[in-house]
Amino acid sequence: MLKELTIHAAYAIAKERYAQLGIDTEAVLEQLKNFHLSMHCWQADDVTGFEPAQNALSGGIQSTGNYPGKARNIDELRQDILKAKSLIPGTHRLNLHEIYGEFNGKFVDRNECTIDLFRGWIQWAAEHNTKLDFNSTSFSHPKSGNLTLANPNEEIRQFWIEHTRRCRAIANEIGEAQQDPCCINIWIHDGSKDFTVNRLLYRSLLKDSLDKILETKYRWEKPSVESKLFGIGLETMTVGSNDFYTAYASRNNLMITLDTGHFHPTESVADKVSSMLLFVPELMLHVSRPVRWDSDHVTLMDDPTLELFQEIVRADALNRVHYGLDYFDGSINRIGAYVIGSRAAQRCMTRALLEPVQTVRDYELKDKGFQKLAYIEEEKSLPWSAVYDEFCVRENVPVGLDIIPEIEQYERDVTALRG
Ligand code: RNT
Ligand code: ZN
Repeated sequence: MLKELTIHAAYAIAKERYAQLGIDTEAVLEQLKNFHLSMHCWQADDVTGFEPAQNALSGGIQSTGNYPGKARNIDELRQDILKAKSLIPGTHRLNLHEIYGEFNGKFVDRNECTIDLFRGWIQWAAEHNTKLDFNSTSFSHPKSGNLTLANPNEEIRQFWIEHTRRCRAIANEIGEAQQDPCCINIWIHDGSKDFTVNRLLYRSLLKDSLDKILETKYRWEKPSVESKLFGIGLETMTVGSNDFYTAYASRNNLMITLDTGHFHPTESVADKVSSMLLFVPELMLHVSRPVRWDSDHVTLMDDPTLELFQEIVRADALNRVHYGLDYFDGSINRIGAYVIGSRAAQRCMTRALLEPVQTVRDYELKDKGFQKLAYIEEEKSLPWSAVYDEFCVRENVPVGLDIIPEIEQYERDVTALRG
């Protein structure tokens, strides 16, 4: 266990190093306190949710692995989330899917959902100083099939329109109760496994469905739309592609969700930030880690994630972005997955905030390429981790590897005892 004194001493040196570059580490520590992740509730139970029917996960997504101890009910899930939150510095939001309502064994179909399913969540969130975000759920349902909001079958399409409209109303009530807008993400899996000659039909149907869903204007909810490249079993065409939603969101002044697993492997998601922010009001992130495909591995501090956060800071857009996480790994300790991924996102943000961007910008504008590269290279080995460790100490959470014994203890006492 690192002594607090050692951490403070390392921080003092880091503070001086950064001060020489014109960076105020105290100001960065303040910014980190105001950097709220929206933690996805679905890592705790492999995207199962609490509908009494417990349909198998569908919609082209998959959680693989069978690590023991997944949350089996709402109490276990809440307990796990609180444990994870206790190991992540700062205050963070929780992102719910509609299937995580309090069903209490009662069948409430997707087109019948109301705020009643979420009153308990609102109360729980208030008790734990947590703001909520929300998602409509089009997958894992007998009517999910390959097409929901883009389904030519009018009855099925209306069913999902009704579901999504209701989800917006629920989000609005959550937002009002917490006196802070609740983001609602609209992601549907609609697509085609094989060659299709009806792309225009499906996309016009989706456009029409969204127009209907978004007709109502609410004060306390913020809708966002999430594109995708492909799903499992839906490899050839995705109705809600990146082009579709970029155009739709920009025409309708709507928030857009960038899931880092939803693009071609060599495409830079970071590069999209500055373009999109010129045309849409806000962005929602689904920070994930694709391995060869949209595999939803646990977020790490890798180059694409770091570049994404750097681009947000460079665009001065910290307050125009919502920082959702989206991964579901069933092969490792799930609390550990939350903690690693959340802390990785924070570490990326720490580094992004500590970048001596003003100096580098000046060099670039004066065409001093070598000096620019010298700074960019130097940044990589500056003591940003001492600043993050200091943040952990000040926020009273374990530093570095000290998360391991804490999570192992919780596994012994709690998750390992689940049947
Ligand atoms: C799926 C999307 C979507 C889901 C969640 C569960 O590819 O990323 O965001 O992961 O809604
Ligand atoms: Zn996502």
